[in-house]
Amino acid sequence: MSAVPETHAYDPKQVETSAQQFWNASKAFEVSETSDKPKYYCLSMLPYPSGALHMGHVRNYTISDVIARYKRMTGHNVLQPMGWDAFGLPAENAAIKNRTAPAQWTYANIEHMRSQLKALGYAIDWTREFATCSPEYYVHEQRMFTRLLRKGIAYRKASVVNWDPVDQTVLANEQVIDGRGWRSGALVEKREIPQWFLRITDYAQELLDGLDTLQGWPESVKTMQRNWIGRSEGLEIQFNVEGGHEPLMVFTTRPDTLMGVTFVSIAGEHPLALKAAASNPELAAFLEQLKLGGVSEAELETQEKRGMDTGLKAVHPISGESVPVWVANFVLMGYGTGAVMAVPGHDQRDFEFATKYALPIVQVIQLKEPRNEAERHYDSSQWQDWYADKTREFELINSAEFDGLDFHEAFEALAERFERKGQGQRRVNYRLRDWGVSRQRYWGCPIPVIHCPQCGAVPVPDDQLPVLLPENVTLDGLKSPLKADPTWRVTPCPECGGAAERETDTFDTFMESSWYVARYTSPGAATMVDKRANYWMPADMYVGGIEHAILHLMYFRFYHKLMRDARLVDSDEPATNLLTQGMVIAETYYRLNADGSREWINPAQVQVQRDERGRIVGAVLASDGQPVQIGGVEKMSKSKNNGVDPQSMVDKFGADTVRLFSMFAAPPEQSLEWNEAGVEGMSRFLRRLWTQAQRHAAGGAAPALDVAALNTEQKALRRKTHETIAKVGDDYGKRHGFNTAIAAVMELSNALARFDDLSEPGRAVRQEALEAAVLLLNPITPHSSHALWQLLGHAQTLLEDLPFPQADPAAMVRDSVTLAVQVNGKLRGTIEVAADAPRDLIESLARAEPNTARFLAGSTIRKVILVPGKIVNLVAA
Ligand code: ANZ
Ligand code: ZN
Repeated sequence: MSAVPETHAYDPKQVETSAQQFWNASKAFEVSETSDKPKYYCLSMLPYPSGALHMGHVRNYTISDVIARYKRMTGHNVLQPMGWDAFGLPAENAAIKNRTAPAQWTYANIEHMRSQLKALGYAIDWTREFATCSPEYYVHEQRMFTRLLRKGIAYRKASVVNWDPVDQTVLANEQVIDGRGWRSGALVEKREIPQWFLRITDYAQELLDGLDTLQGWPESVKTMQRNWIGRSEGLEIQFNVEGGHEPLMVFTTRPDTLMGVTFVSIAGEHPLALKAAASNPELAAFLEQLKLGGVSEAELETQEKRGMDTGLKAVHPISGESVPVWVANFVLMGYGTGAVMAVPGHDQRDFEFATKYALPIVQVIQLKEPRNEAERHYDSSQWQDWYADKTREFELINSAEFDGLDFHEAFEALAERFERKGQGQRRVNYRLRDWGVSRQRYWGCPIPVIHCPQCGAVPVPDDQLPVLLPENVTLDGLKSPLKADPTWRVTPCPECGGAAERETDTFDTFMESSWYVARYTSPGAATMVDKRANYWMPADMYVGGIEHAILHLMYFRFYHKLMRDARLVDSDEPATNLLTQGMVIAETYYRLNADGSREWINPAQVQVQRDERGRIVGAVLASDGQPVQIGGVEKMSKSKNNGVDPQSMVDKFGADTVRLFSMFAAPPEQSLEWNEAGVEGMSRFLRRLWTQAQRHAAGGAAPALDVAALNTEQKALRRKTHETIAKVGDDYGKRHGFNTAIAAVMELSNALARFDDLSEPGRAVRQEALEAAVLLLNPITPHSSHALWQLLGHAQTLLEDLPFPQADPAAMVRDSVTLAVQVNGKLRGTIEVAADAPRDLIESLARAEPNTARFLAGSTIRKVILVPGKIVNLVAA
């Protein structure tokens, strides 16, 4: 009698703890550079330690983890690190609210979130972890900054900020709500203060060209970056100003419209505007007004067009006519020259402006080949439509000697003429602005500069770095503790020894997230990075949110080039592949308050009724049984109260189920709708697989597989196994099609459920199928795979170090095929034939198929059409 092995049900908690203990004890995911395998650096955007993981984190890190584990199973030396983007405004707000120092709050959050990440079982090399708020991290950023300052890449200039006149403080853009300070409610003003910048514009062309080398980045991200860099080619043209003033330079991308200029617009901060305002109180008052309102670009774009005549006259450089100079609120001082040649006949903004202030509008461009009568005539209500059409050709009119030229001819003719006369030149402008890196906040990396009345801004010498941020502080919400604390601020000048003061601004937190990718490669290095960086860099995969497509990813690429130019890294780009995961969305529920506003109710408190297709048709609040309104599916957010706490899901179903659902419910780039019914389905699947393995294992060790001894059914299961292996390998490796990979393993499990062959060869093919399922799922559900592998009779081992299953082509050969039998194109039955069956045999089997035979009774077959491997169609009459 054989002993029946003790069976136990799938217990996620036990399985997960045991696998994690094994990984920790064996330091399974600690990696070094001494490997003969190719390296693979799998990077995720590092989390802000806000307090608890949200589903977006879980999805992000699960995607990276699946890729990392898969890469290791396919023979790579894989680095997957993790850290904390630990500086930032929320810590200051929390500190004011909870009366704790930002440092304390941040460190406590990191502790908690780290334990949450660990519970999810990510294959992270935790020895490389850091928080960007630690001096061991930011000292390198400070040292780098002093180098950049000496090289002239970092510089200081006055720049506009949002100023809250009541709180007497600078506000971040997100603290300005409808033009008012978030705390005081006061109308926000623009104010100029000295700030630090990095000359990213020096790298504009390289950042643009580099995009062409990033084949592994989504087109959409590259397009956003191209637009953000905003390269435009144009002319700078000189307009003299009557009355002995300095000439005005304008930047235009449309010199072909020069003869249509009827006025010149300048920015409110333009020197000529300030000069004119000195003797014009009305204009001075208008310039003051322009300073009101936020500084965000969105705000500037949507503002109503406003302006005022300066009274000055500019001289048209070709016609010599005099045109008025206006101040216009949509002209930016920071772009081009801060002055625009206004062509209201062909530019939308100039057109609106001229219409509002009754300035002349002149047509100087016409369609070369009008398609109808209407297009022959310039009509201020129509031209915008056809003018915007980039596929049409235009020619100059009302432009004296330039009449008849097209855009390129006019551009060249004018460029040549102005360059010859010294009245202008070709110019390339970028929309990209230098990166303002200073913030007037406390919880950030101190900017390592000392202001000396004698020596100016002096970089802090290396031997005085890091400039430590005091962590034991109280915040009143108004003044940064750095600005408030004279003992921190006052310090001797490193150059002359005289009394001086530290810079009290701190860095933009995008600084820390611009180089963390490199620091992970060189833990403990005394410099920013050491030569290990060139082993790991560039990252082979970078996974994160699309919301970082522009700023973070631009700074990240820029900073890498700064490190390259400082000879810290060899590569030009920090990451060769980018995967931007979609949002996590969920159903929303609410009740109407008496005032008509909505009270959002968390899905965890709601019980839903579904129709037979699984759609939600009704919902009640669990606590009172009364109905709640269904608000539709939205991005998980605090404001809609539809977040699902990953921790509660892990507690309830286990990490593997949460991981499996995150990967199954949608491909990584698409939005993922969280729904608990789906999560339950995943849990059932894992349980079933467990039971299948257990029943199989209960029969004792499976015999060795003897391929030659298999019957048709056994061969069919084996074929299914290898087809699954081939599909999953392809899905993981080429497409990031994790959802379809999971579906394929589910199908294999279904095939196993139908396969009840307990013979020796039957048990051998079942063993092979179960082992394949376990290994194929391992990147996604590593804990249960770890346990199942042992259940299938193996010693405890690190599955990542086993080779990923390889499909055996011989097992996939079908020796029989199923053909559809049609009569006159209609399906009447199927036949099973040998893959190499001759045509006449197929034909006679088809005729003999019982149902087909019934339809053929009494008719003659005129023709047989055979689609090999698929269809045999009998054409009968
Ligand atoms: C005349 C003109 C005629 C223009 C026309 C456009 C269309 P991009 O492509 O973004 O470089 N411009 C120049 N400097 C500006 C500033 N500081 N603030 C606001 N607008 C400014 O745009 C270049 C065009 O934007 C320039 O070409 C200029 O208007 C305007 F039918 O000159 B154009
Ligand atoms: Zn000095």
